[in-house]
Amino acid sequence: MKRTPPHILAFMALCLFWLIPLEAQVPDGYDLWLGYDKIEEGNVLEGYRKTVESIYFEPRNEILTTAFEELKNGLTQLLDRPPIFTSGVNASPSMIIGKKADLDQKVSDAIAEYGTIGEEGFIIKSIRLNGKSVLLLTANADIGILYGVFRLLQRMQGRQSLAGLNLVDAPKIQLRMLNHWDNLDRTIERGYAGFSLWNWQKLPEFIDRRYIDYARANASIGINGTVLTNVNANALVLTPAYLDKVEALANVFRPYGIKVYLTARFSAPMEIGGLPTADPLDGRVQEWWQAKAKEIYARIPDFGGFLVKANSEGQPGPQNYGRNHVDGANMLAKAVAPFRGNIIWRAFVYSEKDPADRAKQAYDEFVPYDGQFMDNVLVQVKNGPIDFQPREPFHPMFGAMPNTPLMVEFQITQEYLGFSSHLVFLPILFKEVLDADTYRMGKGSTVAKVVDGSLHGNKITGIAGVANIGNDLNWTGHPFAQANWYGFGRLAWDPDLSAETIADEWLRATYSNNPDFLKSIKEMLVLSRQAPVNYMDPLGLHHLFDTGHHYGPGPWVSDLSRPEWNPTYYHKADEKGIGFDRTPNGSHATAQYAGELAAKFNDVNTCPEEYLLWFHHLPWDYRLKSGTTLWDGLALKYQEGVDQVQEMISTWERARPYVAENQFKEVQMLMKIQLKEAKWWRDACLLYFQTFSNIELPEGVEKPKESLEHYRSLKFPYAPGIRPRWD
Ligand code: GCW
Repeated sequence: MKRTPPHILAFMALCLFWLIPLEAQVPDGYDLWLGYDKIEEGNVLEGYRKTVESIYFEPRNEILTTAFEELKNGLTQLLDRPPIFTSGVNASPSMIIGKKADLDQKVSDAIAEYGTIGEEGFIIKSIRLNGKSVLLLTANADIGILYGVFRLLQRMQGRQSLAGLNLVDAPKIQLRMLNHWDNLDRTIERGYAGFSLWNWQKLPEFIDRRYIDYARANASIGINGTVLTNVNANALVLTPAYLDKVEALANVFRPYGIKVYLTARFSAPMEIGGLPTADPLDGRVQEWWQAKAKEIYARIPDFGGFLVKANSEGQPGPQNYGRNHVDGANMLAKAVAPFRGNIIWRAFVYSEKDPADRAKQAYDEFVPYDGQFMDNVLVQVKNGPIDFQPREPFHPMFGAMPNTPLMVEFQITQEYLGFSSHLVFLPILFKEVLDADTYRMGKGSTVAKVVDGSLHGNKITGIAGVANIGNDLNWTGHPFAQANWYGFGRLAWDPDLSAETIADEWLRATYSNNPDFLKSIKEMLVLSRQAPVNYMDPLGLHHLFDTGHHYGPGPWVSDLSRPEWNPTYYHKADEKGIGFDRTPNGSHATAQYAGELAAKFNDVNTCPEEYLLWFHHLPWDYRLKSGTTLWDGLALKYQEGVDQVQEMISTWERARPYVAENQFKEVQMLMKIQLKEAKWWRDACLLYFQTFSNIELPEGVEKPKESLEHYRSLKFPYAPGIRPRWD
């Protein structure tokens, strides 16, 4: 028999190879929450097909074209056939899409709510037209249409009915921003999902597909601003060579309604401008920034403005010249004001020269300046007074500066929450903060109301999240960390949404609509917020992290040059007890809160136990509400955290039938790391604190496998996300 020649065999093998990938394609997470899986045959599919059978939608410009393409692609995938677009309203479409100004008056007259949705909101509503029911998606401006299209698709992904729909929605906060701590060499400070998306070397010519998909993802959740560069800023990004690249990115993001911002290094006039000073009151410096702003706006007419970290952790700022935050911020604000740009000035400050409790310093430094910033300045405040700890009380600046727009800054990247190995559903943390009552204008003066401007009637409002995005295939390293990006965007749009709603939306869009899956995994997400608090920093403890990398425990660290960089500064454990006394007997940081709250925090009996050791230094035999001693209670909390991770692992088992095998395994492997590290936290912290309490571990707490010396000897010089200048 004649043998098949080798080149034919090779060709056949190649053909097979081409065919197989289609069959074996596995979800890799790249689609994020925008994977529009085909809807199963049945009533739901039929209903949707009928509602959007024929669509009238004329994409007259860039943003509308984006919306048109999204709609076409989304519907084609969901309904397994392309939609039919009609040429006019007279063709009797089943759906009409268009902003008010583009619609036939007969159609727009059917809508009473245009006045309530502003520039970015949208309306999706069933109306009667010529005796027929029609679904209308309308808005005042193009961007509202894009947001409406994404919402429509999301509802279909979640299998929600479109019948009789009347959805009127608009964002409650104006600037909804991601802050990238991305360096020009593509490393990311506190980044755990690979390197920066921005390929500066190949820009401006090469437009990575990722830039477009990044913009899509953000637009789908309403994010409308991105700060491309690290707050520990490099002045080079303001030079023409880099501005060319920034301009290219701005051009990609514009059709998605996303504005670009940059971080401004305060000393840039010296570093790239050749001036002998960066003093904000020096005329040459002012002119330099004004010219720089003009140069940027000539390239990027809708440039958002600058984000500035000044006089914080070694960054230059106005204080280097004996000036203050107002001088610095207003000087920059004046430069961007003619172009309607904004300055976002960070309040994350604490000084090595100030012996005051670090938790008090930002408030002390900023509150006296209330009302002195120009109208286009926003002050950006971290959610808590220390630094993105697993749990902090809300920052006392919220509500305390009625005449200054305050943005809240959340950290989506998990610097202090297990990097991208631990599953932590952050919308619950974000909600705790947003829902916290400042009592500044009486009961109900929540942080959300400060941030959305409703408490003090601010004209400009904003919210920022430090991005957890990198060039990992699935963008965020941990597949569930995508939920934190998603959740941040949804809360930026509407801080009143519940974490449960967000979990439900995200799980449906990302994994499955199966009710059993949704029920168990939602429970798991709730647990996932409390678990790391328990196994890292229970009962109000904070900043027990090892130096520099913040990966793993280092409660023993006490030799760093600045006192407040040492974990021992925060827990103050000794033979008698543990905790930071912030009552009038201690640092009196409680005085920065409204009277009702200060009183509650000061009294050990009314202070919520989750903040107990944040506000009080207590003896080891102090009795907790449960009746156990502080030592036993602390140890049991650490154990509870470990047990909760164990429970999450069992719950994830139940997800197996509903997700692809690779998706299942990916999360399972990561959870094993999380469990190992939860035990490490428990054992290292308890062994260390035991050297002070000198008490045995209570029953129910597992005995550590290693010695304290072992845990103290662990070093991680190559942990990701470290700031190069730190040890
Ligand atoms: O959380 C700390 C981080 C620093 C960061 C700083 C800040 C960008 O450890 O890496 O610097 O906060 O927010 O400025």
